[in-house]
Amino acid sequence: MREDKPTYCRICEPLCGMIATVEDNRLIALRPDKEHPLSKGFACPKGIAFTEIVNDPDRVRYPLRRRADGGFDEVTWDTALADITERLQGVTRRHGTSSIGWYFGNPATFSTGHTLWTGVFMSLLGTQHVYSAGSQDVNNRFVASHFLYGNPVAAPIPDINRVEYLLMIGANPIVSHGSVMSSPRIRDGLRAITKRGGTVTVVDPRRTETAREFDWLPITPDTDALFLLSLLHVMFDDGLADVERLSRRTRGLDRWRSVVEQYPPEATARHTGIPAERVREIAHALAKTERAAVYGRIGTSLGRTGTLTTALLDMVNLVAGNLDVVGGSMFGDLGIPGQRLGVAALQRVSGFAYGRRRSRVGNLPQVLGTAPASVMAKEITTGGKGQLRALFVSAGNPVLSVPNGDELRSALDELDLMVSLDIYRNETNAHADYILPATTMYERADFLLPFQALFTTPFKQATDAVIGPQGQAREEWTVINELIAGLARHHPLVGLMHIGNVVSRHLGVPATPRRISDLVIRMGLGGNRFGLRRGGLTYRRLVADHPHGVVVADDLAPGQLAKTITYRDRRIRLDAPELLAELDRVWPVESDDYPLRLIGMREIRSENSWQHNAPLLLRGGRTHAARMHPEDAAARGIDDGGLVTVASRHGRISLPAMLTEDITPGVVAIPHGWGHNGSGGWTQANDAARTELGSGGANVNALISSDPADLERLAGMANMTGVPIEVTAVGVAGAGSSAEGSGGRTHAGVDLDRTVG
Ligand SMILES: Nc1nc2c(c(=O)[nH]1)N[C@H]1C(S)=C(S)[C@@H](COP(=O)(O)OP(=O)(O)OC[C@H]3O[C@@H](n4cnc5c(=O)[nH]c(N)nc54)[C@H](O)[C@@H]3O)O[C@H]1N2
Ligand SMILES: Nc1nc2c(c(=O)[nH]1)N[C@H]1C(S)=C(S)[C@@H](COP(=O)(O)OP(=O)(O)OC[C@H]3O[C@@H](n4cnc5c(=O)[nH]c(N)nc54)[C@H](O)[C@@H]3O)O[C@H]1N2
Ligand code: SF4
Ligand SMILES: [Mo]
Repeated sequence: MREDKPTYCRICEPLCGMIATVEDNRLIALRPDKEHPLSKGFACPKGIAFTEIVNDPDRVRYPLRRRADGGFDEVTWDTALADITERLQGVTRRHGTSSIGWYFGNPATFSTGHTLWTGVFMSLLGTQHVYSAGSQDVNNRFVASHFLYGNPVAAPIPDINRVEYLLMIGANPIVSHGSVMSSPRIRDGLRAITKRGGTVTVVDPRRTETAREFDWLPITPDTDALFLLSLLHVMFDDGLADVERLSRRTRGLDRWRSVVEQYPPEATARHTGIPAERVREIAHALAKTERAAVYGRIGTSLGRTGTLTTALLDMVNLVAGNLDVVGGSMFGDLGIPGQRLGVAALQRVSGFAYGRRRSRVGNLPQVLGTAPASVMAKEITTGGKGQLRALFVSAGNPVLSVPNGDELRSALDELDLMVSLDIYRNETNAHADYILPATTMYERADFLLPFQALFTTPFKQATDAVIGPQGQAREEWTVINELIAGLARHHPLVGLMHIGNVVSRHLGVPATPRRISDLVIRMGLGGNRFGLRRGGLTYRRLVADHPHGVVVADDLAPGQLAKTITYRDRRIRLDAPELLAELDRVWPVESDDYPLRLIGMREIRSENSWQHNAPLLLRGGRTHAARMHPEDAAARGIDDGGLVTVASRHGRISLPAMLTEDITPGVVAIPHGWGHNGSGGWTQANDAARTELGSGGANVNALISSDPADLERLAGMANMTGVPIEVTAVGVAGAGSSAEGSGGRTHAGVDLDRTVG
C-alpha cells in the first residue's frame, strides 16, 4: 500500500518539510511539503535526491569486515560486535580507555540519539579523544560565546523576519540554505528585506549566488577582523555608541575603546580592500538603522583568528545597539525554566568546560568536550601515554574534510582498531576494520535538540521513522548501547550505565532519544510542562497533532541575554585576555612565493563529501574546478578549463581552472569534499568522476596545514581560508615543473585526486 508521510529533511539546517511516499517499507519518492508552515513547499535538489541515497545499491546494508587484501566481507552483527568489543577490551587492558577515540561528522548533528549517546559513551570512558567536524566549522562560535556570555551554546541569529539592514559576512545562504540559523526559504526571507525597503550587503571575496542578488562588498580573505575593528572604531569615534548604557551592560568596555582606536578604517583599508568611506557608511547604517544586524559564518570562522572575529561580530552588534533587540542579532529562547543554571552547572563538569582539558598533541583547548580533528593523525602516530589506538568514526569523512588528508589516511592504518558507522563506504572508512551500517534519517524518529534555539521563527517538528531500517542498518545509539553492554564488565562507569539501561528497560521506561526529547519538548516553549500547561506539546502530540510541524511563537523574543549570560554580574565580558591576545595575529602576512589566497565555497548539489553518488545530483557534467579571475589566469598563461596545479606550503593538487569575473583578483575558490579516489564504495562518484569530474576531483584540504602551530589558538580550528597559494598551468615552468617530479599524475584523466608534495 502506498502512503504519504509528512516528515522533514535533516541534511542541512533549515530542516525543510518533506512528504515521503512509502510502499512496503520502501521509500518511493520525496517531495517538498506544501503544508509545512515555514518551508511551504520548498526543498533543494539534495533533499529531493535523497530517495536515491536511501535506495542506493552502493549503500552499506550489512556489517562489513575488512580482509587482509583491503576488500570487505559481509558478517553478522553478532560477529562484528563480539570481535569489536573483544578488541576494545584488549586495547583497554594494554593502554587504558584514554586510548579510545571517536570522530563524529556533520550528519551526526542531525540525529539527537547519535550525538547524545556518543557524548555519554566517551564521557564514561573518560577519554579525551573526542573529535568532531566542529573544529572545521563552528567551534569558535562556542568559544566566543564562552568568553562573552559565559555560555558556550549561546548563538545569536539574525532576526530575518524584521531586520532592515543585514550585513552578511562570509556566508552564502542561497547555496548553503543558512547555517547556525534555521531559516527555511532563506532566499525569500532575504528578498523580503529588500522588498520592505531594507538592504542586504554581502561581504565576500567572491561575488556569490547570494551577493549577486544583493549588494556585493568584496573583501580580502581573512581580514574580516580588521574590517570589524574599524567598524567599532568609527562607532566610538563618531559618537554612534551609547557608551553609558554599554558600560552598564559590559565589563571591559574602556579597554576595547582604546584597542579599536588603533584600527581607523584608513589603516585597515589597504589590507581589507574596503575603502574607508564605505566602512564609515556601514558603521553609521548599522548604528542608525532601527533594525540592523551583522551575521557571519564559515568565511569568518575559518581564518587565523576565527574566535576573535566571531566575538567581534557580536561586539559590532552590541555597540551598534543591535544585540538582543527586535530586528537585530537575537538569541533563540528554549523556554526551559532554569536553563541558565543548567548551562552553568554543565560548565563545571570538567569534560565540557572550555579548556579544562587540552590536547596531548599541540596543547590545544577542548571545546564542548571535543578536541581539534586536525591533530587526530598525530594523536595516532605520536607514542606515549594516551596515544590514540582505537578509533570510531561515525557519519564523517575526515580523510577529505580535515587538513592534510594524506597524513590521516596513513595514520589510520596504524590503529589497533578502527570502526566506522556510516551509510556508505567512503575514503575514510576504507581503512576501517569494520564498517557498520547506519540508518539514514528517514529510518529513524527525530526531534532535533541542537536546532531548537536557532530557528528564526520559533518552530518545532518531530517525526517518526517513515520506513524501517533498510537491510541490517541500525541506529547509532543502539549500537553504542551494545558497545556499553560489551564493555560493562571491564569498566565501572560503563557498567553502571549498562545496569541503568537494563533496569530502565525492565521497568518499561528505557532511555531513548525519544524519551529525552519528550522531556525537552514538555519543558520548552509551548510544552505541556508535565500537565501544568493544558494542551501543551509532548513528543506524541507533536507527531500526531502537528505532523507538518508547529510555529511556537511568531517571532524571536528580545531580552534573552539575562537568561543567557552565566556570569554573576550578568554583564557581557569583553576583555578576556585570551581574546585580546589574538589581536597580535589580525594583520595579514605577506608571502612572495604564494601570492594568491585560497578560499572555500559550497555547491548547490553537494553536501560536503557525501552526495556525489546520486545521479540526480551529478547530472550535467559537473566539474570540480578552481575559480579564478581572468587577470590572474592571464598572468600565468592559464586558459578556462585548463588543468592547473595549485600549491601551498603544505601540499599541491591538480584540477581544472574556471575563469570568472565574479571573484576578487588574487583570490582562488575551490570547493571541499572532493578527491574521491576510488577507495570509497561510491560507484557513481568514482565512475562519473572518472569521466566527467576528472577522477573525483581533488582534495583541497591537501593544501591546508594540520600542524598544531598553524591552528587557531582558542578553538583549535583549521585555518582553511586566506591560505597563501600559487597556481600554475600544468606543464608550465615554475611551481608546475616541480610537480612533474610526481610522474604523470597531474595529467588529465590520470588519477588527479592523488596529492603530492
Ligand atoms: N548545498 C550545500 N549546502 C550546505 C553545505 C554543502 O556542502 N552544500 N554544507 C553545510 C554545512 S556543513 C555548513 S557549515 C554550511 C555553511 O554555510 P555558509 O557559511 O553559508 O556556506 P559557504 O558557502 O561555505 O559560505 C562561506 C562564504 O564565505 C566566503 N569566504 C571565504 N573566506 C572568506 C573570508 O575570509 N572572509 C569573508 N568575508 N568571506 C569569506 C566564501 O566565498 C563563501 O561564499 O552550509 C551547509 N549547507
Ligand atoms: N577546506 C574546507 N574543508 C572543510 C570545510 C570547508 O569549508 N573548507 N567545511 C567543513 C565543514 S563546515 C564540515 S561540517 C565538515 C564535514 O566533514 P565530515 O562530517 O567529516 O564529512 P562529510 O563529508 O559531511 O561526511 C559525512 C559522512 O556521513 C555519512 N552519513 C550521512 N548520513 C548519515 C547518517 O545518518 N548516519 C551515519 N552514521 N552516517 C551518515 C555520509 O555517508 C558521509 O560518509 O567539512 C569541513 N571541511
Ligand atoms: S535545503 Fe535541501 S538539504 Fe537542506 S534541509 Fe532543505 S531540502 Fe534538505
Ligand atoms: Mo559544517
